This record gives sequence, structure tokens and C-alpha cells, in this order.
Amino acid sequence: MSNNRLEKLRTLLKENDLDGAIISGRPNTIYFAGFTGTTSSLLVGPDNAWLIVDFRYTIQAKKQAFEGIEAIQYEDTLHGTLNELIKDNRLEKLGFEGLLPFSEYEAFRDKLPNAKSLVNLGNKVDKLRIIKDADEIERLQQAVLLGDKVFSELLKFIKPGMKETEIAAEMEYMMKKFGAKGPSFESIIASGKRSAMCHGTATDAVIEKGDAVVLDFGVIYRNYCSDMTRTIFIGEPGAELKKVYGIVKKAQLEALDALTSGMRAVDADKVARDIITEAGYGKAFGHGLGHGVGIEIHEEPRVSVKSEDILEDGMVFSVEPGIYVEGLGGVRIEDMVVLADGKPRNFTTSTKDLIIL
Ligand SMILES: [Mn+2]
Repeated sequence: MSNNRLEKLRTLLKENDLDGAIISGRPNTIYFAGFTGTTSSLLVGPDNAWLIVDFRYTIQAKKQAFEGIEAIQYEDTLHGTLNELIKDNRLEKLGFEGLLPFSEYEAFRDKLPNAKSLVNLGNKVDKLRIIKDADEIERLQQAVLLGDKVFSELLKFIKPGMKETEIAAEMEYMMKKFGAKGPSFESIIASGKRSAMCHGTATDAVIEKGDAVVLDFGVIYRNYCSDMTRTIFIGEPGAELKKVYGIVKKAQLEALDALTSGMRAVDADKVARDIITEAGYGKAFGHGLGHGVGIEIHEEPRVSVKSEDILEDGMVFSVEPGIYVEGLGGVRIEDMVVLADGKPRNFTTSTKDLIIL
């Protein structure tokens, strides 16, 4: 498995006429090397690969590094060791990932004189992670099920009069208790009028009767993220909120139903968008239908009006239409699916029936 991942990278390097690559971003380091530490450089050549770390990470790197990767503790400086390896293995033309801090690029340029040329591979390295293998799909499924469990337990906990932050604290405590490393992003708990903010992270706002509460959260489990959203109501919702809930639910179910491998992501987005637009809320759905989820909470593919991606077997992404009305509130429903044998398999099991606490 690990070797397959490095082979995919080596094929990309060949296509770009490169001798090797330097991987320093954390998501790609986890993917290609299995290493979860925060600082490292992974140098990949045609036949060898080296994971260079400092003293703090030597034991961990040796333990975690995938087959075919040699873990090395650098002596003086990371770039010094990297520069030596580049020379000894004649890796003159090297690619690097696009999403690097500029300071890191400058360090490559200034401290690696043995690299004759450094080529920005943009998002081409990230794109190698777009099709998930069986091991990744299993981890993602387990992550989502853990999130479902948190949600069902949380429903027993939430009461009017609680602060959003109290709910977030209980939620994140449960995540860890059930075996997650922690949340995959800052939990969104947006109640009442705040629910009209798509990314309303928990505040000290108090949950009151009649409120919609958008709960958008995820866990990290064995390096993989989950992402789900449910919107619940504290007491009977008003007529418009109830209507909005029905529209979002219909848009979400029909978008799921329409998914097939080989379709354009933009067309999947359109299925949900048309339903919401016909109901008169087109402008209130101001984000894309979904996004890929994997080692990162937001990754390829993008499922939006601007996307150029084609949805294929093995892609894992969210389906999350929403309607947000300033002064009233918002509703979003989000599941995570994988495409397999041409069809979507929904990882998420939580109900989408109207929940009134
Ligand atoms: Mn999401």
C-alpha cells in the first residue's frame, strides 16, 4: 500500500521530468510516509526515499515510516542533510508542493545549492490523494461512525439554557472518549439567528426555545477526518424555518440520489441548487454542495459551481446544501459519501428527520 503511494508520486515526477521531490507539508507526509510529526522533510528519489527528522522525532519516525522509506535524524541542520542527500543521489531537478510557506521555499532556494532546479508542483501532489484506497475508505467510514455516535449521545445532553460552548465542550469530550484524536475543525454550534452564519463556531450564546441549532463537526480518527452537519430545533420551529428545513432535506436527498461516477461535480451541485432556487432561496445557498474529505478536512474534489472535477469511484466527499436567512436562521444537512461501483455509498447514518428537542 505504502509503496503504491510512492509509485504514484514517482510516476508524477517522471511525467514532469524530475529526479525527485521534497515533501514537507503534513497531509502529504502522512499520506506518503505515514509520519505524523509536525516537522520533517521527505525526500523521494527514483529508487529511495528518506524521512529526515530532528532528535525529538527519531523514534517515532523509525516506527511510523512506511516500507521503502529510511528514517534519518539530521545532525547539524535539516537543510544541510537534505543538501547532502541531493548531491549523493544526483537528484538535480526537484519538485515541491505548492502549498508551502514562502519562507520554506526561500530556504529550499538558498540552502539547497545541490538542487539545480526546484519546480513548484502546485496541487498535483495533493491530487494524488483524490482517489482513496481500501484502507483509507475503512478509516473514513470509522471516523464518520464515530461522529454519528457523538451526535446521538449529544441529543440526550442538549437542553434550553445551555451555552453553545458548553455543547462544544461536551461534544469534544465525547469525541476523545469514543477514540478520536480530537475534532477535525473548530466545532460549529450556531443557534437562533446565529445559525444563519455558515461557519458560526460556538460562542457563549444561550440556546433558547424556538431556535434552530446547526451542529457541524467532525473527528480525526487514525489520521482521517470526518465531517457532518445536522440542524436540530429546540421546541417547535416557526413555519418558515420548518419549510426551509424541508427544502434543504429534499435538495440533499436528491443530490445524493443523482450522484454517479463519471458525472461532473458541477452537475451534482446543480441538482441541489436548482431545488433551492426553485423554492425561492437560491441566493441563500452561498457555498458549494461539498468538498473532498480525507487526511484534510477540505481537499479534492471540490463540488461547487466553479469545480472542474469529474466525480469518480474512490472519491470521498461531503454533500451539504444549506439555506441561510439573516434574521431568521439557517439550516444545513451534511453527509459524507464514497463513490463505489458507480454509485454513492453514504458513510453517515444519523437521521435527517426533523429533530425537535
Ligand atoms: Mn463540510
